[in-house]
Amino acid sequence: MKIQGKEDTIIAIATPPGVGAIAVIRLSGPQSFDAVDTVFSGKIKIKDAKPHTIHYGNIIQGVAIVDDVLVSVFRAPNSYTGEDSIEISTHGSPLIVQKIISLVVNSSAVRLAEPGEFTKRAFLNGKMDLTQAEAVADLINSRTTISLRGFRNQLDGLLSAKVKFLRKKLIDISSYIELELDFAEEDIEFVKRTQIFEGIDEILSEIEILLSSYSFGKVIRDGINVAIVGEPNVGKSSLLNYLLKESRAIVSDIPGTTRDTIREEISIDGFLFRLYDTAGLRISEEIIEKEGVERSREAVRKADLVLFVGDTNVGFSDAIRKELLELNPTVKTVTVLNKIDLNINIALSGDFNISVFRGTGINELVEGIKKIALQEGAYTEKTAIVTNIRHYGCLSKAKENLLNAKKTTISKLSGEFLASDLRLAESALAEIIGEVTPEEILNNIFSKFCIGK
Ligand SMILES: Nc1nc2c(ncn2[C@@H]2O[C@H](COP(=O)(O)OP(=O)(O)OP(=O)(O)O)[C@@H](O)[C@H]2O)c(=O)[nH]1
Ligand SMILES: [Mg+2]
Repeated sequence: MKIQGKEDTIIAIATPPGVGAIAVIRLSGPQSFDAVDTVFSGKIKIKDAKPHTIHYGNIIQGVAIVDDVLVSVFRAPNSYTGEDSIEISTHGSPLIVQKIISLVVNSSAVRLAEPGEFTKRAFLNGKMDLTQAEAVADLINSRTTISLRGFRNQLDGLLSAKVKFLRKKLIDISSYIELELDFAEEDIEFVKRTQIFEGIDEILSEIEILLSSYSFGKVIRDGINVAIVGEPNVGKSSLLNYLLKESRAIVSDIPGTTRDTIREEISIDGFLFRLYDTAGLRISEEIIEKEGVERSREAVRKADLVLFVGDTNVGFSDAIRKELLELNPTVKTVTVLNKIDLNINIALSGDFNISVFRGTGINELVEGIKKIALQEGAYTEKTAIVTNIRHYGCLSKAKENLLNAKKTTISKLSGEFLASDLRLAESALAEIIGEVTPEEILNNIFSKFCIGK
């Protein structure tokens, strides 16, 4: 943890670049107040201002007024970064903002902030842990209400709390082992190995739950990839158009109309669905069709959900079923029987029976897709959800080390090995919340933020 007062003072625009009603310039660091005083003329000096007050005045260059502004004052440690901070609200002109920033930089020891540097300072000053800092960036970039909720959940510390709890449990177990090691000659067993085992198993099962939440976490972060596949002419593109409520893909009664993969996004109840209309899976020798089929396969490989569309003429071929299984063995697949308006082959049935022409059965289909996306409500707003691949990686590492710890115990290796496995598991958990996270990883995380955050 860095000591307050040793940091540079930084400045950046906090609002989006471009024209707006208001723009906000942010400063943080020990020189913030003095720096603003060099360019600000108001009733009082900013350095004499009480914390959490707002001051009206002018930013001046010599005798010229650059803009009239509001200056908000935050004193350490009660600010976003934990340092002395200032927010200057100006008229929303990029020219004014540029002018003020360069005036401050030129007249004081303030420098331009790097991407994510404000949040990095908040993290380093203990205002938030690493999962929360990461949630800030994700929250800002959220595009659906579900992801907003998911990252809010992370920012509120649900994941951190869970990880801290597991880490504490682990430390408790480790401390018994370490104690035993201190009394090694006396061959004392402070706790029974079965008890240690139970403790490890409890932690393991909680880690398992967190790991399995990642499939939903991915939905929160990236949305759901839905591949629409099936034989030619069954109405795949018609279904896409219907869901999009626009005539996006060409529809015709000529088999093989769609040759390329068409990707479009829709939001259903706050969930982001990325729909891929495909050329259909079939064997072809024609060069463009072949490429089209290859792209369809690719769509299936990365799909979270496959809508296997058939119609009342062709049904659902075993060849395609088999191919889907080969391409993506774990993907959820639902069969959608289209053209039920034709009333032929009424013995045929899919998981959903629809007619794009008449709009029948589509609501049920959409509800069904939504249910699959929600994973039957397995996660609530109060559940810690892993949304981040880095967290997933650390949890996997912790799991692996705990499994090793169990093996070590079974094979009756010395307590030192067990202690070392437990320590590794513990530091993997600590890495999630940023307690032992290498500088390199931190830099990587914060470099993905925008400037001014
Ligand atoms: N009767 C009936 N015809 C439909 C329905 N949905 C689509 N069609 C017709 O089926 C034909 C094929 O529709 P498309 O949407 O192009 O089918 P596709 O699966 O995308 O076909 P390809 O791109 O060639 O693989 C068109 O003539 C559509 O008008 C339906 O619900 N009922
Ligand atoms: Mg098509």
